[in-house]
Amino acid sequence: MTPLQRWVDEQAKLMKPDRIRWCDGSDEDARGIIEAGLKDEKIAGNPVFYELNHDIFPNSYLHRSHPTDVARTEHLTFVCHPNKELAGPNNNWMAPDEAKAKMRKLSDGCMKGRTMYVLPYMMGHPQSPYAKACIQLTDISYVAVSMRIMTRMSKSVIDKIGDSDDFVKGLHSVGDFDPDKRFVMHFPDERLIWSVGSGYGGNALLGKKCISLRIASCVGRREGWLAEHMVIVGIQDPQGKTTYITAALPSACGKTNLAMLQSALPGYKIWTLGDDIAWLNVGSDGRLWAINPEAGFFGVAPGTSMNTNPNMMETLKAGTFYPTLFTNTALDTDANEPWWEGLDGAMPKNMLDWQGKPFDPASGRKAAHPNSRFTVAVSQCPTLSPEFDNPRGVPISAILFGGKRTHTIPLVAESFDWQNGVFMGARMGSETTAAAMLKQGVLRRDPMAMLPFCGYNMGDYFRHWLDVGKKLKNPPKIYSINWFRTNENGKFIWPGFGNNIRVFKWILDRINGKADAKETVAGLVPHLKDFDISGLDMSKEEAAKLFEINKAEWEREADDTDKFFDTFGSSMPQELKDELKGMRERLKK
Ligand code: OXD
Ligand code: MN
Repeated sequence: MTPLQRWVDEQAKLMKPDRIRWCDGSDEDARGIIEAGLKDEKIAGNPVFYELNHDIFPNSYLHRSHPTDVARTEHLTFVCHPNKELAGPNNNWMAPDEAKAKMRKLSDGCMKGRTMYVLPYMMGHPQSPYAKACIQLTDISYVAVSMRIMTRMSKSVIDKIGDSDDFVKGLHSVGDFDPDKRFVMHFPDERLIWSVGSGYGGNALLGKKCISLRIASCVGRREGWLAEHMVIVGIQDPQGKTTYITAALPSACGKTNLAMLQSALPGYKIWTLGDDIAWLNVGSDGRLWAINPEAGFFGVAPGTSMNTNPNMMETLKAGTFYPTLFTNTALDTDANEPWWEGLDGAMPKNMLDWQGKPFDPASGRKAAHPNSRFTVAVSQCPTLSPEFDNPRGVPISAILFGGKRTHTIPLVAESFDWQNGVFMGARMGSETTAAAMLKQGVLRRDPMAMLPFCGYNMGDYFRHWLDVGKKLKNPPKIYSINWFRTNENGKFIWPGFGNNIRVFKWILDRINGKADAKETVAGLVPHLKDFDISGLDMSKEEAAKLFEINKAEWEREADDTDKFFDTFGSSMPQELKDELKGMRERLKK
């Protein structure tokens, strides 16, 4: 028996499934799993999958989650380091022994009457030295099919693991969906995740947030690289040169739209490499290189349309060997198509809401859940970069940190240097969205968009960022971005979406030494003469508002940052406290 077989055996003894199904990532295998989800498995009385109109959305299925299970549950997510200080104030912590005892109790017999799926997959290109061989056990077809879309799942991973114990272990059961018995536990020292009680994306697709961010951030700290919540794109300019950048934005702030932006300026084109996660390493050339460990998109459906993201609409309809899943969208019952708020065209006449109940538009409720999602393979994306499958990744020339801020933060600002850029990322904040079970619209500090995903103390994480910078001979420039500033009438000033290329254009001009900039407390901002608003219905005065610095707001920003930094106590690097002092001094000028 190999260590892998022994481990699966031990878990089966605890969880007591009726059947064990070793998956191999093949089309045939996936078809069988979908079949089980259409016929045998149920959630709250509904089948796990419902077949949609394959003429419009080929090979696509609707999944309705348990009504209490619609977003990541950060309050039930724990990082179980040997001591609390390692987890830091940014994580919930439980001692590993206590956490395991709790999970063992919840897992005892949890798969009775169900199938245990054994999923072998790689995070990252198998030939990348950073790639991780992983095994996830799960008891729901939805997760098995989703993981096949989101990762590189294949039988060859089992051969690769062979007789070794070198694989990341994921235990997952939906249990009885009881929110009081729902936990997502991480054991970084053992590279183990144990998740019970939820079938929702970030809680259940363990390759994503749990492995590629929380566990990988701990591994990266030890090995000298970074696991980040970032988009990776190439920007091709009118001369045909492609420059690669990454961008960190909190959940549900338009990362997927940014990853496949359709340029509003002629001559520019975006090449997609990833919409959620980037692993960044220092190359032998002293540059920062990025790979996307995932192979699929798990994007927010509401707001996705031909207008906001035509490339995603094409991706969803491409229909290949991989199925496409829609989770908690509404259903247009006449066309048998998924529907969500913000989709093109008129609202269908006859619909079921995300829970499968007849929808009454007069009710004032939304038909699709605000955090309803699609799961689709990157290979279906028309803008997929030819470099996506390059195990080395792509060299990064700029890192962007953004958030949803209706006030204070300019459309774009460049940091003075790497250290100042790390400070920019560390003081990042965003108004909360529906991706997590939190009160919405409240400003929360979310450094590098990693607050829910950094697997260790964030003070140490900031130190790690500063250390990585010291190893870079040719560091990327760092920017803060904010598409969400509003005017005195509460309306967004910036049109966003395809017009965000204008911000990229200025960034490329800065990288290529073609544009000057103005020093402000927020960083280096564009001179209006260098910022292309041609063809936009926007006056120079309005454009100026995008870059306006309000002193009182920035004083509040400094005080709030100060308070936030204090929460990390002595682990907060002195260099970033000095940056804050520098910011206050600039404010006095
Ligand atoms: C996601 C998230 O699902 O950030 O990507 O919540
Ligand atoms: Mn995300």
